[in-house]
Formats: sequence, structure tokens, C-alpha cells
Amino acid sequence: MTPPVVVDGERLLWRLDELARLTATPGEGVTREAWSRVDVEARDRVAGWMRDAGLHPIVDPAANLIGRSPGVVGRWFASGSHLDTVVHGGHLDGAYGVVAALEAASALHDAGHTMDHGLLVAAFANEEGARGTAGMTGSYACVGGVSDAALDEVDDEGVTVRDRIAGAGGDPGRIAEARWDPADIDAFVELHIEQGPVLADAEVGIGVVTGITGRQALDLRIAGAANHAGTTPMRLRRDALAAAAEIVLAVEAMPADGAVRVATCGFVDAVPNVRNVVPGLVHLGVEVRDESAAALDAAVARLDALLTEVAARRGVGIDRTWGQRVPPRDVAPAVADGVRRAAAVRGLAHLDLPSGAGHDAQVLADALPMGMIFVPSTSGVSHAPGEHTEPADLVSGAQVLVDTLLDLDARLGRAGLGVAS
Ligand code: HGY
Ligand code: MN
Ligand code: MN
Repeated sequence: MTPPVVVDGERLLWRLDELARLTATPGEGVTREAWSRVDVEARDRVAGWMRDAGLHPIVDPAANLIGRSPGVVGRWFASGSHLDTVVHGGHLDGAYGVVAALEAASALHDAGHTMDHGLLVAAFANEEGARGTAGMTGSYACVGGVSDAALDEVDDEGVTVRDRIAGAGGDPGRIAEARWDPADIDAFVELHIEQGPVLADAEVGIGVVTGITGRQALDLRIAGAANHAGTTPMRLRRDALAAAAEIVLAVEAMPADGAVRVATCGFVDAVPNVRNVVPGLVHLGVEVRDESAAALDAAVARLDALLTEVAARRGVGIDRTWGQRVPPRDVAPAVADGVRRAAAVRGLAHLDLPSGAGHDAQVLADALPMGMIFVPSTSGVSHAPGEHTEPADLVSGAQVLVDTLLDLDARLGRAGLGVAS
């Protein structure tokens, strides 16, 4: 009889602790910006664990780490997430999904269980958008979605994405070869912490994700006039920071009337940033998120009108660069059903919910049936050092991941799920 496939909770938690040590800001959360030394170190560490789990790891031309089970001639399931983090982020956003996918491979390997499907474990590069770049670089490469213009993007430190990828062991000139053939892969299942309060408030351990929110980024350059803060009369000022402040508050107010679900100005840089100078120049980073593409379109029009009005009234110039649009995506119902069955078999309470955060899975949804599993985030904290999930929930989530893959494998055999809408 085939032994049951059971994840090793201690190994999972130990690997997460090991990765948490790989940070550029010890003691101040995890800072593992994409393509940095610690990010590549984490990738190398995971590659070693992939070998231990019987996978064959490679770094693809997009600098993704891809580990495949050997000897597979048929179709595949893929699972994984990202190892990069925001600055002063937590130790679970991304890393958990990679380590849990690896744990699924390790558990299958330990049990000597061979699925009809091969297992591909992925650690995607630059999910978060390091140093001001567009995010999801690695997963976009897997669907053939990284253009030359995207490779030519220059980050906050003046380095192109192309050079960053090359410096991290990728080969940007061959990025087209990172594309996965959707005909080979039946489903992508990503396990992630919720990063919000819904599961913790409901005291439910497993979230069945129904869809993933979309996001529109916007970069503003607000040009006023620097001048003496003591002598320049208020009526003659063109204060770029005061204009930015007005924009920040207007953006914050957008969700109040239902325009979008959330809206944030998370980046501000004022020049010269000196107390006794009227600010002459501000860079402002804006993003809006919603589950509806139409709502994002309407938000773009509304922001455009707002910026035109503020610029005219305050006598400042506002250059706008519409940045990355990651579209909202629904999950494949067949994958969500697999997650529900897997949770039920283990006697774990589960809840349907949308994802408020963006994920590599929504990019892959353009080519593959995709689903996601969430575990609770204590107090809903994420993208901050206080990110935490109870160890028992982390272990249960990994078990549900491998059980979901086994469930889909048993149901599908070699028949596909069909591409998600
Ligand atoms: O910001 C996001 O939602 C994602 O974690 N990059
Ligand atoms: Mn994140
Ligand atoms: Mn993430």
C-alpha cells in the first residue's frame, strides 16, 4: 500500500526560519529585494532543498528558480510563489508558498508516491517590484509577457531590469525561453498567507481564494517652484508638496464612494526636502486596487481629471506615468473545488474569500487554470515585520496544498482542467 503523503511540519517551519535569516536588515523584518545578494542566497538555499526532495532545479533566463520532478513524460502541476520581499517586510509573504510547494515535493518523495502529474516548484523573481520596478517579472516571463520595454525599465538606483536579471544569474536575451507551455501544465496552485484579517477574524484555518484583485500603478512628478520659506508670500507659492498632500487625501477618499476597493500613495520623495525651502519637486507613487477591471478604468479617468484640476489651480506641473496594470483574475473553479475537498477531508474549516493582494498566480491565470489557498495572518498584518501565522496553520496549509494536488491528480489523470477564463 502506498504510504499516506504527510507533510513534515518541523522541516517546513525550520526551512522558513532558515530563509528568514537571509535578510539585509537583521532585526528589522525581512528585506530581501529581488536580485539582491540575499535574494540569490535564498534561491540557492531553496535549490539545495529541491535536490533533497528529488527535484531537478534550474535558474531560468528570467532568474526564476524552477525545480521539476525527473522522468516525467506527461503533464504537470505547478506550485510556488516568490522569495523576494518588500523592504522591512515579513518572513512569510512569498517564502511560505515556495517552502510549502517544496514540502509537497518532499512529502511525495518521502512517501515514494508518484502522481500521474509531474510537480514543478517555482520561486518567481521580483514579485514585489524591487526598487520601484514593475512587479511579477518572473511570472510574466513564464507566460511570455516580458517585453523589451519592461527589460529596459530603470530602477530607483539607475539600473535596468535587464542588468538586474543578468546579475542574478538569468539571461535576459533569452527571456522568451522562460515561457511555460500551457499545454503541458494542468494547474498552478499557490499557497500564501492571507495578508488581511478575514480568516483570523473568522477563526478559520483555510481560505479558498475565489479571485485576485487587480492593481493599477501611477507615478507622478509634481513640479512646483523651490523658493525661500520665509520670504515667499503664500499667494506666490507653487508648493509641490502641498499639491501632493492634496492628491494623497483625494486618493485616500476614492474608496469611500465605492470608486475602487482600496487606494494608496505609498511612496513620496520631496526635493530639496529642507525645512526652510518651499518644496519644488515631489515624486509620488500611487496605486488603486479593485476586483473589477472596469472600476480600474474608471479610476484612471477620475485620477486624470483630479490631477488636471490640482495642477491648474495650484500652478504646478504634474507629469503622470501610468505604470503596471495587473488585471483582476478569477480562479479556476475546478481548482477551488479541489482545495475545498482537501480541507474537508482533513476536517479543516474553510472559507471562500477574494485576495486583496496581488500574486504570481493571477499572472499565470492568463495561460493556466489557477487556484490559491490562504492561511490566516495574525491581526491581518503583512508587508511589515509583524507578519505572523500560527505554526499549526502553516503546517495545515501545506498539507492542504499537497492534498489538493493529489485530489486533482486522482480526478484528472491525464485529462486537463481547461484554461481558466
Ligand atoms: O503588493 C502586492 O499585492 C504583492 O504582494 N506584490
Ligand atoms: Mn507582498
Ligand atoms: Mn506575496
